[in-house]
Amino acid sequence: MKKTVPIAGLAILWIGAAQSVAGQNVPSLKDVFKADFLIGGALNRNLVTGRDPNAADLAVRHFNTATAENDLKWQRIHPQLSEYNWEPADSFVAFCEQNRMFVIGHCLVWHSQVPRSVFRDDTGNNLTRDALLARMEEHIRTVVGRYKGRIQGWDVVNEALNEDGTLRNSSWLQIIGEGSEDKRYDYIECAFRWAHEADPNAELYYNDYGLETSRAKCDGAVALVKHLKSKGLRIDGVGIQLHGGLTYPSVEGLEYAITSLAATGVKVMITELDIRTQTRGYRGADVSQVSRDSTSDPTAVAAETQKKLADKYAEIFSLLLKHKEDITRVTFWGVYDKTSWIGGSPLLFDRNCQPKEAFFAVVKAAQRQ
Ligand code: 9MR
Repeated sequence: MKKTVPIAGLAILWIGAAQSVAGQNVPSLKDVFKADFLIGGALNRNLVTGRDPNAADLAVRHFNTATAENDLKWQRIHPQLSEYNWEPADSFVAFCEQNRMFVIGHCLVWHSQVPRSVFRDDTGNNLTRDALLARMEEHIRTVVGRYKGRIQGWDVVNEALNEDGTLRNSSWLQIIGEGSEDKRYDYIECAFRWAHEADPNAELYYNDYGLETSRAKCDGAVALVKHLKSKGLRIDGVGIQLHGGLTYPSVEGLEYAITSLAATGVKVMITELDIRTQTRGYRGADVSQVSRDSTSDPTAVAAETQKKLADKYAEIFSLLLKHKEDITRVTFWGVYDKTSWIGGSPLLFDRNCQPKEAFFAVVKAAQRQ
């Protein structure tokens, strides 16, 4: 039996929830950028299962698209050859649907967060090319197939490039590419082909970090898109992750990435936006080189840091708005600072879910256009 809740009661509940966080009368980001691009965030398991209601309130109020931060990664959803763990991803998709968000699946093929056993046979030896392709096909058809019509965009291949634009020497490349120049794109081609077959209506993306800081890497992504298109494969967009810092990326670097990717005819998306407040240490997006403890930053809340953070966000959003014809989505990698993978103060909402100076700077950038 369906329980009915009076509409007025719901409205009061909703306003109450919105007022418990988010600085109340502040504008909703998805409304502010309504005419420009979708606005979203990476959602973690606590948020989608009701264990972090404040984060959920923020997400519902500000986002019209969401990405699963971890629960669709191979290791989480397919931990053993014959075992799938659907529950957390189901919760993510249900949460997005309830809140009418454009749902992003992250990610199908990645060198990281994939069990080593995927690449080995029973005796511990590397699989053959055909055997690994068969495993990849089964994974993609099963995961994409389960959410057919419900996950609207997929990061099909994640982080396949080196800084110099060549292909990363991952187990995917080593085994399926067989060291042959002619076969180097094969695993990527197959991933896009099978994802499309499993859900012909889903958008398909290539996603990577550092495209805005390394022209060579960005050129590698452009070459990859052109190659897939030359094979007649569907690729809708490229995700510039944009894990930035207080002093990077430069406007020139980001603009080069946006314009050169858009010139290939794909949509450009900012898929994992955050601004690291730490000024020292590792800068990349490789999580194996980052620990939350070593990146916690005692000066993150200092007014000077927050001002720099606001300025960098304003600069980035002004540029994104300039290129809004090519940019379809901007997704933050987390919801508020406590949920960030990186420590410090990298997002628009602080550890108490309150909007920071950077939030208002982003809103102002939209009003200025
Ligand atoms: O934010 C994610 C963190 O919680 C995970 O431990 C980590 C490893 O799975 O991945 C983080 O997200 C990464 C994303 O999936 C791909 N680009 C880089 C992101 C930050 O490391």
